[in-house]
Amino acid sequence: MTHILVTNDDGVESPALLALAQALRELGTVTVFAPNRNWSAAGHNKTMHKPLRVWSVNLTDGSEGLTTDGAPSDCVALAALGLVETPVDLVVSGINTHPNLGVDVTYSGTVAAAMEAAIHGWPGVAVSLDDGEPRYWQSAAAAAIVVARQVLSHGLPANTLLNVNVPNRPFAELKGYRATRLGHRVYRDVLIERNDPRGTPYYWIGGDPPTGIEESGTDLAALTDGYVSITPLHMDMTQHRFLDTIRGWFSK
Ligand SMILES: [Mn+2]
Repeated sequence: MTHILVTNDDGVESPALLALAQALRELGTVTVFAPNRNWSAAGHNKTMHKPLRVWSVNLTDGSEGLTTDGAPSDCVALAALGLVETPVDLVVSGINTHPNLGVDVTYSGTVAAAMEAAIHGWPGVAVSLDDGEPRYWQSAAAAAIVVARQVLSHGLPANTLLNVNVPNRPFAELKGYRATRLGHRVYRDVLIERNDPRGTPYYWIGGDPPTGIEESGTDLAALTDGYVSITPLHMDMTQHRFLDTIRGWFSK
């Protein structure tokens, strides 16, 4: 029986997590293990300086899950280290409530959970839905099934994960699936300074949501064109083309 671990970074109460878990039950047994709070943009964590608590929870459809005060990547690590019944055939993280495009993947707790899966030798898939109203969770859940089926039948190479972004529209209106590379995200962050009640300044990183450059072949372009974007990511972040250059800097 196929066993799928489902987690997210928006917290165990996210309706998008439930939609994903319910959809993936079509493929096998699903274990939900997700953080008890929102860890969006918390990146890849390993909690080392405090204990991690784990509780049983009931999702809103009555099914059982696990939650923790740790990060999304902690959920996967705890599972891999024996907290859930193994083997786990696939880890699916999401559905994130915003897209994870371009360099977003380095901030994303959703993607970090799939990275943690790759570290433990498990195939990992991160799934995010584009912004917009109303929310088409079912489209992302249905796309997740399509991607999960392929990963379960073909596997993934070592240290590799898939980053999936789904347009926010009815499933019938998705144009198809595109294999993509990471595009170029444009952040519009601004520094906001305010004063607390005692007159001491504090800061927010605020501003408008990011945009991006919709270059052909990228995740950003696929999403804008109405396609489900699937980007293979590798845990080896070495800049191979630059290796020879820095070898020249340090000749001895
Ligand atoms: Mn999130």
